Amino acid sequence: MKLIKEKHISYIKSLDTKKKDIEYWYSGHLRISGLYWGLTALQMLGSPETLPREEVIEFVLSCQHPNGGFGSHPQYDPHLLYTLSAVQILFMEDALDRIDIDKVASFVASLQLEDGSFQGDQYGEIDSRFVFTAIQTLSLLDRLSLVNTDKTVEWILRCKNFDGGFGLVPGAESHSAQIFVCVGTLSILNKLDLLSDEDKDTTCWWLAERQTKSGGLNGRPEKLPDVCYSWWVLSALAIFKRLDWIDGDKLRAFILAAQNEDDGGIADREGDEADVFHTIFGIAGLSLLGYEDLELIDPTYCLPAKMIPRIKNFNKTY
Ligand code: GRG
Ligand code: ZN
Repeated sequence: MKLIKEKHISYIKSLDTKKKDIEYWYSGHLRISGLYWGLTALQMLGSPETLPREEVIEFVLSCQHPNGGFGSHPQYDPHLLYTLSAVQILFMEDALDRIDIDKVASFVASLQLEDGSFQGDQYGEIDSRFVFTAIQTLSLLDRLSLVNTDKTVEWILRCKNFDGGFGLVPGAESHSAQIFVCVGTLSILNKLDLLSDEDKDTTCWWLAERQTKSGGLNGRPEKLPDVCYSWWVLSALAIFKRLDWIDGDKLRAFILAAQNEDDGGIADREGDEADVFHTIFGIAGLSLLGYEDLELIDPTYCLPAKMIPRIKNFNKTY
Protein backbone atom coordinates (compact mmCIF):
# COMPACT_ATOMS: atom_id res chain seq x y z
CA MET A 1 0.00 0.00 0.00
CA LYS A 2 1.10 3.58 -0.71
CA LEU A 3 0.39 6.93 0.90
CA ILE A 4 -2.61 8.39 -0.96
CA LYS A 5 -1.32 11.96 -0.89
CA GLU A 6 -3.89 13.64 -3.14
CA LYS A 7 -6.76 12.13 -1.16
CA HIS A 8 -5.26 13.36 2.12
CA ILE A 9 -4.91 16.85 0.65
CA SER A 10 -8.58 16.91 -0.40
CA TYR A 11 -9.62 15.42 2.96
CA ILE A 12 -7.92 18.27 4.84
CA LYS A 13 -9.32 20.83 2.44
CA SER A 14 -12.84 19.46 2.96
CA LEU A 15 -12.74 19.80 6.76
CA ASP A 16 -13.65 23.46 6.75
CA THR A 17 -16.67 22.89 4.53
CA LYS A 18 -18.32 20.56 7.04
CA LYS A 19 -20.03 23.31 8.99
CA LYS A 20 -23.38 21.57 8.58
CA ASP A 21 -22.09 18.45 10.36
CA ILE A 22 -22.69 18.13 14.08
CA GLU A 23 -19.06 16.98 14.65
CA TYR A 24 -17.85 20.34 13.39
CA TRP A 25 -19.67 22.14 16.21
CA TYR A 26 -18.71 19.55 18.81
CA SER A 27 -15.05 20.04 17.96
CA GLY A 28 -14.96 23.84 18.53
CA HIS A 29 -12.71 23.24 21.54
CA LEU A 30 -10.07 21.93 19.12
CA ARG A 31 -10.60 24.24 16.15
CA ILE A 32 -7.31 26.17 16.16
CA SER A 33 -5.25 23.05 16.94
CA GLY A 34 -7.12 21.25 14.14
CA LEU A 35 -6.05 24.00 11.80
CA TYR A 36 -2.41 23.64 12.92
CA TRP A 37 -2.56 19.84 12.40
CA GLY A 38 -4.11 20.27 8.94
CA LEU A 39 -1.65 22.96 7.83
CA THR A 40 1.35 20.99 9.08
CA ALA A 41 0.14 17.88 7.25
CA LEU A 42 -0.28 19.94 4.06
CA GLN A 43 3.30 21.18 4.47
CA MET A 44 4.57 17.58 4.76
CA LEU A 45 2.52 16.63 1.68
CA GLY A 46 4.16 19.43 -0.30
CA SER A 47 0.90 21.37 -0.72
CA PRO A 48 1.27 24.34 1.64
CA GLU A 49 -0.96 26.69 -0.31
CA THR A 50 -4.09 24.55 -0.22
CA LEU A 51 -5.91 26.69 2.36
CA PRO A 52 -6.37 30.46 1.76
CA ARG A 53 -3.51 32.14 3.70
CA GLU A 54 -5.29 35.38 4.60
CA GLU A 55 -8.40 33.56 5.86
CA VAL A 56 -6.20 31.30 7.97
CA ILE A 57 -4.44 34.30 9.52
CA GLU A 58 -7.70 36.19 10.11
CA PHE A 59 -9.21 33.15 11.84
CA VAL A 60 -6.18 32.86 14.14
CA LEU A 61 -6.33 36.55 15.01
CA SER A 62 -10.05 36.25 15.77
CA CYS A 63 -9.25 33.68 18.49
CA GLN A 64 -7.09 36.10 20.49
CA HIS A 65 -8.27 37.26 23.92
CA PRO A 66 -7.59 40.82 25.17
CA ASN A 67 -5.04 39.36 27.66
CA GLY A 68 -2.84 38.19 24.76
CA GLY A 69 -3.64 34.45 24.94
CA PHE A 70 -5.59 32.51 22.31
CA GLY A 71 -8.68 30.33 22.64
CA SER A 72 -9.49 27.40 20.38
CA HIS A 73 -12.25 29.39 18.66
CA PRO A 74 -13.45 33.01 18.78
CA GLN A 75 -14.90 33.82 22.24
CA TYR A 76 -13.43 30.70 23.87
CA ASP A 77 -11.20 31.09 26.95
CA PRO A 78 -7.47 31.49 26.31
CA HIS A 79 -5.20 28.53 27.09
CA LEU A 80 -1.52 27.71 26.52
CA LEU A 81 -2.43 24.80 24.21
CA TYR A 82 -4.26 27.06 21.75
CA THR A 83 -1.76 29.87 22.13
CA LEU A 84 0.94 27.49 20.88
CA SER A 85 -1.21 26.37 17.93
CA ALA A 86 -1.86 30.03 17.02
CA VAL A 87 1.82 30.92 17.19
CA GLN A 88 2.84 27.78 15.23
CA ILE A 89 0.37 28.67 12.45
CA LEU A 90 1.55 32.29 12.28
CA PHE A 91 5.18 31.08 12.30
CA MET A 92 4.51 28.69 9.40
CA GLU A 93 2.71 31.45 7.50
CA ASP A 94 5.57 33.86 8.29
CA ALA A 95 2.98 36.19 9.84
CA LEU A 96 4.21 36.71 13.42
CA ASP A 97 4.33 40.43 12.64
CA ARG A 98 0.50 40.39 12.71
CA ILE A 99 0.44 40.01 16.53
CA ASP A 100 1.78 42.00 19.47
CA ILE A 101 4.55 39.55 20.36
CA ASP A 102 5.23 41.04 23.81
CA LYS A 103 1.59 40.78 24.78
CA VAL A 104 1.34 37.11 23.80
CA ALA A 105 4.66 36.34 25.50
CA SER A 106 3.62 38.05 28.74
CA PHE A 107 0.37 35.99 28.82
CA VAL A 108 2.52 32.84 28.59
CA ALA A 109 5.08 34.02 31.15
CA SER A 110 2.30 34.96 33.61
CA LEU A 111 1.39 31.27 33.86
CA GLN A 112 4.78 30.13 35.18
CA LEU A 113 4.79 28.87 38.78
CA GLU A 114 7.49 29.13 41.48
CA ASP A 115 8.73 25.57 40.81
CA GLY A 116 9.36 26.31 37.09
CA SER A 117 6.27 24.49 35.75
CA PHE A 118 3.32 26.18 34.01
CA GLN A 119 -0.41 26.06 34.54
CA GLY A 120 -2.41 25.84 31.30
CA ASP A 121 -4.69 28.78 32.04
CA GLN A 122 -6.19 30.77 34.89
CA TYR A 123 -7.84 27.64 36.35
CA GLY A 124 -4.53 26.17 37.46
CA GLU A 125 -4.16 22.66 36.00
CA ILE A 126 -0.49 21.63 35.75
CA ASP A 127 0.83 19.13 33.18
CA SER A 128 4.18 18.66 31.42
CA ARG A 129 2.23 19.36 28.18
CA PHE A 130 1.70 22.93 29.31
CA VAL A 131 5.38 23.33 30.14
CA PHE A 132 6.29 22.29 26.59
CA THR A 133 3.62 24.51 25.03
CA ALA A 134 4.82 27.52 27.04
CA ILE A 135 8.48 26.91 26.22
CA GLN A 136 7.89 26.26 22.51
CA THR A 137 5.67 29.36 22.24
CA LEU A 138 8.27 31.58 23.90
CA SER A 139 11.01 30.05 21.75
CA LEU A 140 9.11 30.79 18.51
CA LEU A 141 8.50 34.34 19.76
CA ASP A 142 12.16 34.70 20.87
CA ARG A 143 11.03 35.60 24.42
CA LEU A 144 12.45 32.77 26.56
CA SER A 145 14.24 35.37 28.67
CA LEU A 146 10.87 36.26 30.27
CA VAL A 147 10.78 33.04 32.31
CA ASN A 148 13.03 31.06 34.64
CA THR A 149 14.18 28.28 32.33
CA ASP A 150 16.62 26.78 34.87
CA LYS A 151 13.68 26.05 37.17
CA THR A 152 11.71 24.64 34.24
CA VAL A 153 14.56 22.25 33.42
CA GLU A 154 14.73 21.13 37.09
CA TRP A 155 10.96 20.47 37.07
CA ILE A 156 11.09 18.49 33.82
CA LEU A 157 13.92 16.31 35.16
CA ARG A 158 11.73 15.57 38.21
CA CYS A 159 9.12 14.10 35.80
CA LYS A 160 11.61 11.39 34.78
CA ASN A 161 10.95 7.90 36.13
CA PHE A 162 13.27 4.98 36.97
CA ASP A 163 12.02 3.13 33.83
CA GLY A 164 13.35 5.89 31.55
CA GLY A 165 9.93 7.36 30.78
CA PHE A 166 8.50 10.74 31.81
CA GLY A 167 5.08 11.49 33.30
CA LEU A 168 2.42 14.19 33.48
CA VAL A 169 3.90 15.63 36.70
CA PRO A 170 6.72 14.41 39.00
CA GLY A 171 5.90 10.90 40.25
CA ALA A 172 3.27 10.16 37.55
CA GLU A 173 3.31 7.03 35.36
CA SER A 174 5.46 7.08 32.19
CA HIS A 175 3.56 7.81 28.97
CA SER A 176 5.09 8.18 25.50
CA ALA A 177 3.35 11.48 24.73
CA GLN A 178 4.72 12.88 27.98
CA ILE A 179 8.19 11.71 26.90
CA PHE A 180 7.80 13.82 23.73
CA VAL A 181 6.87 16.96 25.68
CA CYS A 182 9.57 16.52 28.34
CA VAL A 183 12.38 15.65 25.91
CA GLY A 184 11.09 18.38 23.56
CA THR A 185 11.33 20.96 26.35
CA LEU A 186 14.93 19.95 27.12
CA SER A 187 15.71 20.04 23.40
CA ILE A 188 14.32 23.58 22.93
CA LEU A 189 16.26 24.75 25.99
CA ASN A 190 19.46 23.10 24.66
CA LYS A 191 19.70 20.95 27.82
CA LEU A 192 19.65 17.42 26.40
CA ASP A 193 23.19 16.98 27.68
CA LEU A 194 21.78 16.80 31.21
CA LEU A 195 20.70 13.28 30.26
CA SER A 196 23.58 10.78 30.24
CA ASP A 197 24.01 8.28 27.38
CA GLU A 198 22.72 5.63 29.76
CA ASP A 199 19.62 7.73 30.54
CA LYS A 200 18.97 8.16 26.80
CA ASP A 201 19.36 4.41 26.22
CA THR A 202 16.87 3.63 29.01
CA THR A 203 14.34 6.12 27.62
CA CYS A 204 14.75 4.80 24.07
CA TRP A 205 14.52 1.20 25.25
CA TRP A 206 11.17 2.03 26.91
CA LEU A 207 10.04 3.75 23.70
CA ALA A 208 11.17 0.90 21.43
CA GLU A 209 9.15 -1.52 23.58
CA ARG A 210 6.02 0.38 22.52
CA GLN A 211 6.05 -1.45 19.15
CA THR A 212 3.42 -4.21 19.13
CA LYS A 213 3.15 -7.34 16.93
CA SER A 214 0.98 -5.40 14.46
CA GLY A 215 3.86 -2.97 13.87
CA GLY A 216 1.93 -0.09 15.47
CA LEU A 217 3.11 1.71 18.60
CA ASN A 218 1.20 2.12 21.87
CA GLY A 219 1.37 4.85 24.51
CA ARG A 220 2.25 2.63 27.46
CA PRO A 221 2.50 -1.09 28.28
CA GLU A 222 -0.54 -3.30 27.62
CA LYS A 223 -2.40 -0.60 25.62
CA LEU A 224 -3.66 -0.83 22.03
CA PRO A 225 -1.44 0.48 19.22
CA ASP A 226 -2.55 3.78 17.72
CA VAL A 227 -1.26 5.80 14.74
CA CYS A 228 -0.75 8.99 16.78
CA TYR A 229 2.02 7.29 18.78
CA SER A 230 3.98 7.19 15.53
CA TRP A 231 4.66 10.80 16.47
CA TRP A 232 4.79 10.73 20.28
CA VAL A 233 7.23 7.79 20.28
CA LEU A 234 9.31 8.48 17.16
CA SER A 235 9.93 12.16 17.91
CA ALA A 236 12.04 11.39 20.98
CA LEU A 237 13.78 8.47 19.21
CA ALA A 238 14.63 10.91 16.37
CA ILE A 239 15.95 13.54 18.79
CA PHE A 240 18.19 10.85 20.35
CA LYS A 241 19.14 9.46 16.90
CA ARG A 242 17.80 5.99 17.70
CA LEU A 243 15.00 5.66 15.12
CA ASP A 244 16.45 2.33 14.02
CA TRP A 245 15.45 0.86 17.41
CA ILE A 246 11.99 0.15 15.98
CA ASP A 247 10.98 -1.70 12.81
CA GLY A 248 10.14 1.17 10.44
CA ASP A 249 8.74 -1.02 7.65
CA LYS A 250 6.25 -2.65 10.00
CA LEU A 251 5.19 0.70 11.44
CA ARG A 252 4.78 2.13 7.93
CA ALA A 253 2.46 -0.74 7.00
CA PHE A 254 0.40 -0.14 10.18
CA ILE A 255 0.00 3.58 9.38
CA LEU A 256 -0.87 3.05 5.72
CA ALA A 257 -3.48 0.42 6.59
CA ALA A 258 -5.30 3.04 8.70
CA GLN A 259 -5.87 5.31 5.66
CA ASN A 260 -9.40 5.89 4.40
CA GLU A 261 -8.89 4.83 0.81
CA ASP A 262 -12.09 6.46 -0.44
CA ASP A 263 -12.11 9.90 1.19
CA GLY A 264 -8.55 10.30 2.49
CA GLY A 265 -7.51 10.90 6.08
CA ILE A 266 -5.92 8.47 8.54
CA ALA A 267 -7.58 6.84 11.58
CA ASP A 268 -6.10 5.68 14.91
CA ARG A 269 -6.06 2.15 13.48
CA GLU A 270 -7.33 0.16 10.50
CA GLY A 271 -11.13 0.18 10.15
CA ASP A 272 -11.76 3.23 12.36
CA GLU A 273 -12.92 6.67 11.24
CA ALA A 274 -10.24 9.07 9.97
CA ASP A 275 -9.60 12.40 11.72
CA VAL A 276 -7.12 15.24 11.23
CA PHE A 277 -5.22 14.47 14.48
CA HIS A 278 -4.27 10.96 13.35
CA THR A 279 -3.74 12.19 9.79
CA ILE A 280 -0.99 14.63 10.80
CA PHE A 281 0.69 12.30 13.28
CA GLY A 282 0.64 9.36 10.87
CA ILE A 283 2.15 11.50 8.11
CA ALA A 284 4.64 13.06 10.53
CA GLY A 285 5.75 9.59 11.64
CA LEU A 286 6.31 8.56 8.00
CA SER A 287 8.26 11.79 7.47
CA LEU A 288 10.57 11.08 10.41
CA LEU A 289 11.22 7.60 9.00
CA GLY A 290 12.05 9.05 5.58
CA TYR A 291 9.24 7.26 3.72
CA GLU A 292 6.96 8.43 0.89
CA ASP A 293 9.01 11.43 -0.26
CA LEU A 294 7.48 13.76 2.34
CA GLU A 295 8.81 17.12 3.49
CA LEU A 296 10.94 16.61 6.59
CA ILE A 297 9.38 17.41 9.94
CA ASP A 298 11.38 18.67 12.91
CA PRO A 299 11.02 16.23 15.86
CA THR A 300 11.23 18.94 18.55
CA TYR A 301 8.87 21.58 17.17
CA CYS A 302 6.60 19.44 14.94
CA LEU A 303 7.03 22.07 12.24
CA PRO A 304 8.65 21.80 8.77
CA ALA A 305 12.38 21.18 9.32
CA LYS A 306 13.30 23.74 6.66
CA MET A 307 11.76 26.53 8.79
CA ILE A 308 13.68 25.71 11.99
CA PRO A 309 16.72 27.90 11.11
CA ARG A 310 14.37 30.92 11.52
CA ILE A 311 14.19 30.17 15.28
CA LYS A 312 16.74 32.13 17.32
CA ASN A 313 18.98 30.41 19.92
CA PHE A 314 18.08 26.83 19.02
CA ASN A 315 20.99 24.47 18.43
CA LYS A 316 19.82 21.36 16.68
CA THR A 317 21.70 18.30 17.93
CA TYR A 318 20.09 15.70 15.65
C1 GRG B 1 3.39 20.58 18.86
C2 GRG B 1 2.85 18.14 18.43
C3 GRG B 1 2.74 19.33 19.31
C4 GRG B 1 2.08 19.22 20.47
C5 GRG B 1 1.85 20.33 21.40
C6 GRG B 1 -0.65 19.25 23.07
C7 GRG B 1 0.78 18.83 23.11
C8 GRG B 1 1.85 19.82 22.83
C9 GRG B 1 1.13 17.61 23.43
C10 GRG B 1 0.14 16.57 23.74
C11 GRG B 1 0.85 15.47 24.43
C12 GRG B 1 -0.11 14.45 24.92
C13 GRG B 1 -0.14 14.15 26.37
C14 GRG B 1 -0.87 13.75 24.05
C15 GRG B 1 -1.80 12.72 24.46
C16 GRG B 1 -2.02 11.74 23.36
C17 GRG B 1 -2.98 10.64 23.71
C18 GRG B 1 -3.51 9.85 22.60
C19 GRG B 1 -3.33 10.36 24.97
C20 GRG B 1 -4.24 9.27 25.34
O1 GRG B 1 -3.65 8.61 26.43
P1 GRG B 1 -4.35 7.34 27.07
O2 GRG B 1 -3.32 6.70 27.92
O3 GRG B 1 -4.70 6.49 25.81
O4 GRG B 1 -5.64 7.69 27.71
P2 GRG B 1 -4.18 5.09 25.38
O5 GRG B 1 -3.57 5.25 24.03
O6 GRG B 1 -3.12 4.69 26.38
O7 GRG B 1 -5.37 4.22 25.37
ZN1 ZN C 1 -4.42 8.37 18.97
